[in-house]
Amino acid sequence: MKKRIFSGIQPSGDLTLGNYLGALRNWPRFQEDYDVVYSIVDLHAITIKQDPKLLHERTLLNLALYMAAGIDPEKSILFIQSQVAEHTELCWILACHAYMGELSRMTQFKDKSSRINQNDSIPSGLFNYPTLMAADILLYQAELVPVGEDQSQHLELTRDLALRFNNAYGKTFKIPQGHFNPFGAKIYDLQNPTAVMSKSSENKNGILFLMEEEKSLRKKIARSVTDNLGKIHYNDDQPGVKNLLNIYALLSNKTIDKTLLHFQEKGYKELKDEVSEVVLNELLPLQKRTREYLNDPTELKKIYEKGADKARVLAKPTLDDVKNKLGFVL
Ligand code: AQP
Repeated sequence: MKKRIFSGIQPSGDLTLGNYLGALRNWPRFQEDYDVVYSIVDLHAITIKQDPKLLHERTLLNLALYMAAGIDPEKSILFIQSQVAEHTELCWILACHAYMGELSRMTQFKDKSSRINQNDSIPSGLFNYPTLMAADILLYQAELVPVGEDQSQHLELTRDLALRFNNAYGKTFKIPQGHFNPFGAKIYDLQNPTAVMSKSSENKNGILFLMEEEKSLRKKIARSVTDNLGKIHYNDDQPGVKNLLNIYALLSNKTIDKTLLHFQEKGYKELKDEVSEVVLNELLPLQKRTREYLNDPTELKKIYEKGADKARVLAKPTLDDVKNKLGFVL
């Protein structure tokens, strides 16, 4: 039996090079050795206010991007989260077992709620986000979850909830583990290289979007913030340079040592020019493949409908087991 993996990205904004290098690009690798379940987690996206038209478009765009990145709907279960009602049902049940104290300690909640305008209220969905993430993972009895460091606290909570439920009602859930990707790296904002490149950041000048035009990508990389040391080193005193080196290394499949050797005699202008080249070499073909998938909406619909059907087949037995253990009449 292959181990099962679950992961997802929220369509809360246009996907960035950070989402790609930290997650999406690595996902196809798992298809051969694992039983993989990948979702466009639109229920998570509405924890922050969304424009319905944009959310709809982005959900389909992301589906096309997942496939363009190499996720094969025949080898993986690829689906849209809101089409599988079991996620919200299990989320409620887990929310009844999660404690206010542990949820309020989540750093992502603190961070995202602090970004909400002071005159606006904080939606309780933002607070409950980790219980939905726990439901996503536990429904499929996933054993591995590829996550960035930023999500490890949520994964820990998922494990706690699974254990708490198992202890109270008998073994129900597998306890998932994080899969911290050795090929990934945290990608930082090009204008503010100590802040993570995030799709919902206000200032778009430091963010490279996967579907962005060539000219605009080149301009953003050329204007990325470096420093006045003028030397290419890989250290935390030069976060802008370090970030560019990481991007270059990942996209050219070189180690950091080899990358440093490559730029030994070169300056920041050459570094930026070469980063532009590797970014465009990767993104332009990805964009082309994505457009091809988007140009066939009938096929796209067949893919997500079939994906949701396959996801339900796995999710329903877990949810039924949970309901049965809780005493619900089935
Ligand atoms: N800058 C990044 N570098 C590396 N990995 C990243 N990820 C996100 N940004 C970077 C990884 O992408 C996956 C999906 O993330 P998500 O959409 O579920 O939410 P997120 O982590 O909160 O990503 P964003 O882009 O910052 O979204 P918003 O702005 O909506 O909050 C995860 O595996 C994450 O590690």
